[in-house]
Amino acid sequence: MRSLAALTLLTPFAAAIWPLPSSYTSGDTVLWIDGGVQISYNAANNVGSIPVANALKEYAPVDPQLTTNPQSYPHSYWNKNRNSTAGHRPSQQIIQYAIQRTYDTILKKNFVPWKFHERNEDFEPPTEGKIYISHISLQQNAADPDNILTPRAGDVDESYSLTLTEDGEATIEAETSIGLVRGLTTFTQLFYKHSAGGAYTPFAPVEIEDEPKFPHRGLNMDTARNYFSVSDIKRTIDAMAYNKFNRLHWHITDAQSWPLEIPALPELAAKGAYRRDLTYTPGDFEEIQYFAAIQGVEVIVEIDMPGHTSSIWFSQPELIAAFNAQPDWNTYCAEPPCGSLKLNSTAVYDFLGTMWDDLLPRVRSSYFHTGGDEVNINTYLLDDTVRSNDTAVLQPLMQRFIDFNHDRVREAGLTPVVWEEMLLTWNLTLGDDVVIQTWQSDEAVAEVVAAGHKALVGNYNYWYLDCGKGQWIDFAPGFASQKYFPYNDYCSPRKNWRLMYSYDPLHGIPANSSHLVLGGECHIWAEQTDPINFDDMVWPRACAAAEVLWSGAKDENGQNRSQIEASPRLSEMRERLVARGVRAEPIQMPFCIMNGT
Ligand code: CP6
Repeated sequence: MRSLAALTLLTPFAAAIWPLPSSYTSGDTVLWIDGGVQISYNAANNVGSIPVANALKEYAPVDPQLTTNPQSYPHSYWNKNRNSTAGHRPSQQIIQYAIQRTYDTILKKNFVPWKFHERNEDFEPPTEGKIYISHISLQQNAADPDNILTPRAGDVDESYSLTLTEDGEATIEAETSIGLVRGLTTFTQLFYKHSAGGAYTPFAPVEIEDEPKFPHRGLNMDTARNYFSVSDIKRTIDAMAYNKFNRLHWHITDAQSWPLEIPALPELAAKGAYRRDLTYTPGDFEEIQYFAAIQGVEVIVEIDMPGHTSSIWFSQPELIAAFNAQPDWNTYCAEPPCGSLKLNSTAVYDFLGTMWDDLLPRVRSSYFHTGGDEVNINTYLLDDTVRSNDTAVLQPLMQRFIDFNHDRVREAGLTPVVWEEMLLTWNLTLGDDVVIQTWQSDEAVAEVVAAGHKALVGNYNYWYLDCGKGQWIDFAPGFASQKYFPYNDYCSPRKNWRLMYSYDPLHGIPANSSHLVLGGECHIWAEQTDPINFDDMVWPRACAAAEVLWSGAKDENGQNRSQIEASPRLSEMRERLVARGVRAEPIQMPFCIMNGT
């Protein structure tokens, strides 16, 4: 009974902001918004200021290429932005693009959905005597750091405060332009479409104070098992930013395909991609990173090594051990085709050197993920440079491999990220700077932080979007001899958003090391996902992870957040995602969240 009462109270009187802000109060005054609203941006020391009082309706994007010319992205913009000390174009572009998105979301394309409502005719506010929001004032209290588009871990302050007075003055205050972006995102979630036209909020006055619980809030997207176009990836980044995610982990290569073009190694993608045209050009690579960065999303590129690399075999078979381990691939790897970079080979090191020289200077993040998951020691029985599955032999070679790669990553000014196995299974010595991405258990997180390392969470029993329990269920006899991995036998059914929402990144972590848990990622491995079902595999379930990472898993009483409260709010969030072109699946029928039914 208590929860039913909470449901009826919460639904009509509070905006369904997702993820939940740290604090939020609202009233019941109706305010309207239209293209006449004035918007101004003032930053400390005038850094990043743009002409005050642009009317939203007159606003023209400063960089039309962002939306109209994806193939020839202007590298000069990025380079100018990245090194800029004068002109402050990064902050301007961040704010101007955020204003454009705000406008698109609330007004231009009717991105704002209708509110679910009681079944009577006057559920909507009257259209006479409308009071309009006159002004949105963006106040940035500090200058953006010079590296705002290539942020250093945890450096960017994403906090903001938002007030909307009853007489229609909106103010968003933040320390950085990205804080303002987060505030504008929240602002759009106050509004509904009216059936008579226009958009209104029924919640004025509004007061919000907000900041993220975790600095690393990510989605891991696998573009190797299936190929996704630049526009699929951009749509995903847009939906991520709308959920205040700030890291796109781009698992760009794997055993099955190598879609990333490395101009210094042209055969890699030419032979390793699924098709000649299913690749990411350097222009695509640049464009995706830039498109993400101006929305406060850092792209963390992963080249998974030394396992998960048999797609290199198509161009350079001499570098790869155990590609043809059929039919008992199960002895040699986690998923066919088996293959690992040889562990004691100068040719492999030459290859890596060439790849790093080409790729690392083009990376716009502060991190680089060098993989390291699921290496099966038996692979090296088939490696002519080693011919051993003895850890005593392999471990020093693996240490040398990781040291080589991490030194190159560091020389490029980036921080290495690795999968947990490099530390927990291989017992390698890793620098304190290295971020360890866990996936197999909560105990793994505890072990990583106990060793003094920074950790990312994403337990596969909770945050793998492609899998149910991740257990080997009902395998057919002879499974291991099948050429093709029957992934759907192993990875279904799917988890629901409630299970994802119940996951606490700090579970079992002593308070004195919780600062080492930087945050986490949910994962969409793409064995069973391509652009046709990607959106509904990811959304709105990833929203559950976004809220845990932004707002924390616990409420103000230290209890797990209420799924009863979250459920109608998530349904509204899903409506907004659909309205912006993301084919998010419904979590329940509208009947369940309507009042008075
Ligand atoms: N691919 C890569 C995968 C997985 C991992 N790495 C994976 C493992 C277990 C499950 C789902 C996905 N498909 N490169 C593990 C990090 Cl249940």
